[in-house]
Amino acid sequence: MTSRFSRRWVSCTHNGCQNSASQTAEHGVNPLSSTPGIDNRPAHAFPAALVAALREARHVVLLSGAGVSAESGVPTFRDAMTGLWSRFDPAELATPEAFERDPELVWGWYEWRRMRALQAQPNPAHLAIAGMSDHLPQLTLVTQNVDDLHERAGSDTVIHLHGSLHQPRCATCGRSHAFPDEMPNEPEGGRRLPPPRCTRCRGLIRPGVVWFGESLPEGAFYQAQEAAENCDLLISVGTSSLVYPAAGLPHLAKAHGSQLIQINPQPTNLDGHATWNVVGAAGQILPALVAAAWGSTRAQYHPGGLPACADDSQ
Ligand code: BJW
Ligand code: ZN
Repeated sequence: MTSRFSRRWVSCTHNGCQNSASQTAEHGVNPLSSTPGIDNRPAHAFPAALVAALREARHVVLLSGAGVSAESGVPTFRDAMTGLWSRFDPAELATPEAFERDPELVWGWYEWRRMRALQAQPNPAHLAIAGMSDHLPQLTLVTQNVDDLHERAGSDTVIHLHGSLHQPRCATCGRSHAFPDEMPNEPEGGRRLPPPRCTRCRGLIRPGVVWFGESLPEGAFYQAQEAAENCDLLISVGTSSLVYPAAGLPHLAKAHGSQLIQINPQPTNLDGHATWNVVGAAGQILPALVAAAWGSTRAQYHPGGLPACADDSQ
């Protein structure tokens, strides 16, 4: 069954309202938005089978990436104009070698990132994800994000594959370090800042994130793998699906019989493997998906109002 839908796009061009969910297309469009300049009515939305897959799922894995926090103002990594890697060199900032070479540069950059994350607020995507757990027998939330916006939206168990900006530790002995309560006040892009010293061994404190070439936290990755192997639906949201081993989780889930929903405004490597590709912003799509599956039980899921037609006749 899965392969029959493997190149299915959730796609709608409102003028004439051709729901092309059963067609193969180069790339789909946002099922909630109308054709720009032609019609402002919200277009109809998701294929019935997609909504049913969510409503009837026993165990959903939701894999989130930087795109989920983008609408909170936290920059992604690889978006062409706005992504961090369009302005900053990951080899100079996000590897253990970079920290060894220039700890002040790296620490200062991450203090700026931490400030941005602290200033941000959860958006409707984070809230909708937190709300999904009200309805599902089991939801495993796995994030590549290093902010705490899922937690602040009310998701109480979050598997962080790439660590956290808020949990620094000693680079020598691993002891955790507590930040002072005050909000950092850093200039755009950061500045050179000496990292604090470990109270136990005087080693340098490093950001608590996973850099390129480093292993993922073993327990976290093990739990994510186990969930992927045992879920019946995996929803991949706001990730370019480029960074491994996290990007392997949807493939693992599919190999174990799960269906895949991908939500992303841009094409990714996962497109050809997903059961459904929903093209659009997470903060629009996820609240509408929750509403389509269960009705909107929390006003904040979809502050802009519900789509006119949350289901179709398929
Ligand atoms: C929206 C949106 C909206 C925008 N709504 N969507 C196999 C093959 C090839 C390479 C490797 C491999 N296995 C391992 C590697 C090496 C490497 C890797 O994968 N490299 C690839 C880049 C090729 N992996 C590793 O090194 C990992 N470690 C490892 O494998 O250990 C074993 C090992 C040890 C020793 C030697 C060899 C192996 C560790 C990876 C750690 C990643 N770290 C980072 C930085 C974290 C710290 C920090 O924050 O600075 O994690 S990199 C960065 O990428 C960050 C992210 O979590 C990660 C994923 O990015 P994400 O979330 O997908 O963001 P983007 O920007 O890429 O995409 C955003 C998406 O959102 C886009 O698609 C937009 O369209 C979309 N979007 N607005 C919805 N409103
Ligand atoms: Zn130490």
